[in-house]
Amino acid sequence: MKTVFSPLHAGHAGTLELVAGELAPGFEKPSRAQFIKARVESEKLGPVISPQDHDLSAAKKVHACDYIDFLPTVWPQWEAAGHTGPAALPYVWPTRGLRADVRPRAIEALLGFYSFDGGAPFVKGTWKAIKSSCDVALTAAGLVSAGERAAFALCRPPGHHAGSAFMGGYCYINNAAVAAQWFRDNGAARVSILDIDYHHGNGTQEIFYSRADVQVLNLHADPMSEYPFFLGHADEQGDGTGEGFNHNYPMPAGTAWDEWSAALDDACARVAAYGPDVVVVSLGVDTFEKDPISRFRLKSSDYPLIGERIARLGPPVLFVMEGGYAVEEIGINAVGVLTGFED
Ligand code: Q9C
Ligand code: ZN
Repeated sequence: MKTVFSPLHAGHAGTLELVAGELAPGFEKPSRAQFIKARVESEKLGPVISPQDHDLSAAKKVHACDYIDFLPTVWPQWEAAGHTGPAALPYVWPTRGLRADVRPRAIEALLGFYSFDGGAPFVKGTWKAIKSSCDVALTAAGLVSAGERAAFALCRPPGHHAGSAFMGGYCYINNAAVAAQWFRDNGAARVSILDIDYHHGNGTQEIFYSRADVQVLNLHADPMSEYPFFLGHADEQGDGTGEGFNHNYPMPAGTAWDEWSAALDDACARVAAYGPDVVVVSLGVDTFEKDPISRFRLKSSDYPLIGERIARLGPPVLFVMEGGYAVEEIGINAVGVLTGFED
């Protein structure tokens, strides 16, 4: 299958994230994409192509216009405010009992207004990387729409924690959600998003929660004790017209292939029952046993089996890269899913 990749991701580098009381170097770093691309090439998965430039109208179909328009202004505003530190990050958020209906003017406050955590830093090259990542997803969606059985959007930064008007968890634009909406607007009646990243895709769930035309399935660590904490429970099944079209599979720390694959089988049965025209896979490989920020126990030999299972669904598939922080093995695991799909 073809891979879509942009070198512009590399400008999103040298970030910091606020985690457990300290500012730490970002786990979401350029080498992630470089290791994946190297593995795509060494495994001869197929051609690696550049994305086409898209305007922001596709992103604005799932995100608020004011949110998307804010993103390219962050770094210039941050610099104009006189900040000289390595990365722009929020430190204050509207919460229960405070007002979230008044949009503040100060950049420090706008960052909190449009985020849910201190995990989506900005540096000089961040906006271009965000935009290129969205272009990668849309270009790969175009390949699938044009008749390819599957395509790999090697997105960086990832997207599934980004909601209609918030960033967080290394995510800014929800690449998988933008692609799913693009499929809807280009001939697909129903789209399934299967999110297999270790963390719950809170942004994706929020975006499609009231809709029946995009089914969302999430396999992830139980939010009672794992990030992003405030969404992803099994009783969240959709709202209104969307009721019955959101499915969560929270699993405990230590989950290994047997239990994880049982959840995958259940999710796949629900996809088959839904009968989508296309499946978007939010492909995170932070379920890996050696992932530095995660607590599942999948092994490298498990990833091809995931691809094989997804191939048996039948519809064409767009794979969209999400998380995975064991950099040495990230290519083996991500490309393992893709070769498993093709074999
Ligand atoms: N000790 C994705 O996988 N918390 N985002 C990090 C580190 C944030 C993960 C905690 C995790 C965000 C796309
Ligand atoms: Zn993750």
